[in-house]
Amino acid sequence: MEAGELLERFEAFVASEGKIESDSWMPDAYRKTLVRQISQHAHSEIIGMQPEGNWLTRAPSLRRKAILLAKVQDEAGHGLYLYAAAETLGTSRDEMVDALLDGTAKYSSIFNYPTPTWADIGAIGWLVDGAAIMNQVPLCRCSYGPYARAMKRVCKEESFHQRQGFDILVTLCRGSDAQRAMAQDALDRWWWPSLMMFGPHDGDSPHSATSMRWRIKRFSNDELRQRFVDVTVPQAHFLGLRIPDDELVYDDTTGHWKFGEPDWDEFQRVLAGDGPCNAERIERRTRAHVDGAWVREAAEAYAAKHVAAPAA
Ligand code: BYC
Repeated sequence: MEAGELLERFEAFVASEGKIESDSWMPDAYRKTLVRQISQHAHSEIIGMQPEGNWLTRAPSLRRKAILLAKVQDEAGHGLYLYAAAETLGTSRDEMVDALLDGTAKYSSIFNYPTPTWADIGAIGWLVDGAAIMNQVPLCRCSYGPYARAMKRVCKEESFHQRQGFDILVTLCRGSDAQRAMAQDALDRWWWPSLMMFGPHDGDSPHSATSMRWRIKRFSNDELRQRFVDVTVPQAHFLGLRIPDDELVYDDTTGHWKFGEPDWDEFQRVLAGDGPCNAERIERRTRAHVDGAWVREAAEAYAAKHVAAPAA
């Protein structure tokens, strides 16, 4: 079959909600986009363990510590499902990890911000996992089967994470003046970076149009950002916190909250590696990778001895 005809059939198939599997024919650009997005997503989960891991030894109670430990372990699991989904496209785990460590692959900008207080753990769960759910629930219907299936479990776990974050903030906001101030300070620092998680405006997003046509993305970056604001503002009001945006106003005619502009220069700086914690995150990840070499070597030695090679 001619390449043009294959592409036409592929486009019609995804447009009719067909699922592409690893052995299906797909255009090179579709494969490339998926490897890029899924591996970046996996890296975000793995790097995302660091800001929260920072509080594992200092959680305010045994119960909070057990919950946080479970959440951080969940993020590691998400990274593994996602690396496995990307591997079905013919890329290797080593290639993906190398790209993360040498700075050629991106991970979510949000994980380059510090977590100086316990309220930051609440804010990450509430806002960062909240934004992640908004972005990732539609990915459960992604046209690439292995990614869509991985996302179903990820999203169930993210909902639990969002609730545990909100619960931390409910407790702080019902506490002392100092605790409420700590919660407000965390919201002030995490609000704008959370809005940046959805990516650039639609007009500045080079990948969106094709990814939407191929049913990888279902909604544009701006559509998802608006949904997130609409859902989150009433939650902030419930907590008695103020969203740090003087332009935030409810628009009766559209039923949506209008909001101000994130600092896109800051977003570009963080993407370019110059955020508050970029260097620290990669340095720590590199150290963990080097320190873990013996585990990979032991697993390979075990597999060589005990796991039968597939029949030729
Ligand atoms: N940060 O054309 P665009 C989590 C990049 S993990 C960094 O709109 P696309 C969690 C983009 O990659 C959260 N880079 O791209 C974990 C592209 O760069 P390249 C992560 C960003 O792909 C632990 C360029 O900008 N979630 O939830 O159509 C604890 C142009 O953008 C960002 C995912 O990865 C950003 N914020 O749309 C708690 C979800 N935004 O590759 C929680 C899956 C944009 O051309 N990913 N860029 O160099 C997606 O849905 C999409 O990839 C994005 C971007 C919406 C992020």
